[in-house]
Amino acid sequence: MADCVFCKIAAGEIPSTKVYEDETVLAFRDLDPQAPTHVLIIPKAHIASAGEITPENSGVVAHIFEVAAQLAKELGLENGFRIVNNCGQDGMQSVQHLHFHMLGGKKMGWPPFPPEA
Ligand code: DGP
Repeated sequence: MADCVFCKIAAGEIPSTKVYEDETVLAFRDLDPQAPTHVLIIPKAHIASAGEITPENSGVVAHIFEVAAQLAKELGLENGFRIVNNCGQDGMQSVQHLHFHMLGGKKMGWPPFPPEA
């Protein structure tokens, strides 16, 4: 998809630090890490958000979670990790190409959002 930064990363048109790649999925390090390990796992095919997952395209989502389990072992996250998906405006999604943040290497907080002011 034209003008989609993650489509360009998937196509190799924008460089990234890849940690995993196969025919349908790519994982690479986040530009602005929020944890000692912070990778993004994306489908190579353009899906705009989690709100656009359908019976026709959901197979890649299951595969992404298989990749995450494999990456956890390879990246030393045996102690645990968090997978985050931001969807839409309220979810603070900034890149309109489905992606899962995989964060680890430290103890996380909960709840993950700031308390109401
Ligand atoms: P989200 O807010 O959930 O849409 O997260 C988008 C993430 O993508 C954010 O953590 C920063 C990251 N990001 C944006 N542009 C690039 C890029 O060009 N390269 C890499 N590696 N990460 C990017």
